[in-house]
Amino acid sequence: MAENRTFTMLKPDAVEKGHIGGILEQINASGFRIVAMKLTQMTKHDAETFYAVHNERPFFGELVEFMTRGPIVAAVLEKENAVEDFRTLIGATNPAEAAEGTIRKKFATSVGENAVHGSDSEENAAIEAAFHFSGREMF
Ligand code: DAT
Ligand code: MG
Repeated sequence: MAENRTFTMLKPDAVEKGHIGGILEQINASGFRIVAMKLTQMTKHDAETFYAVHNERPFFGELVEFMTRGPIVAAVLEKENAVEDFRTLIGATNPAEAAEGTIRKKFATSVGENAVHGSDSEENAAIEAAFHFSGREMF
């Protein structure tokens, strides 16, 4: 499996609770190389655009409200099989169903406030990375 890139956000709940260091440590220990990273806050328009695929879902308003309530850490990660391996590392969307030792099991609060985002495909990873970073900000 070739090296590829995934996109992640440490969500407002994780930042509020002081989990940036703990989560980055686990990402680092799992072999991901950070190729871009910043602390930023999404606007309502940003969140509505980023999560547009979910705009018909009943939780969409709640999701946008949550994702804009404070700063996030946005990052691009590189590793062999990065997209799939990062989804495994974060665990199921609902932390109650996430495997033991996964980031969401350890750091998430609820299905809505689940600490981290991970891209679901290489194609979406590239779109999501470009949403937050210019080419000059990725190394
Ligand atoms: P994931 O983040 O695991 O890719 P997703 O793409 O299905 O999950 O949903 C995006 C985000 O929307 C998810 O991280 C949290 C929120 N969400 C999903 N399902 C939800 C639900 N049933 N209730 C509240 N928020 C939900
Ligand atoms: Mg998703």
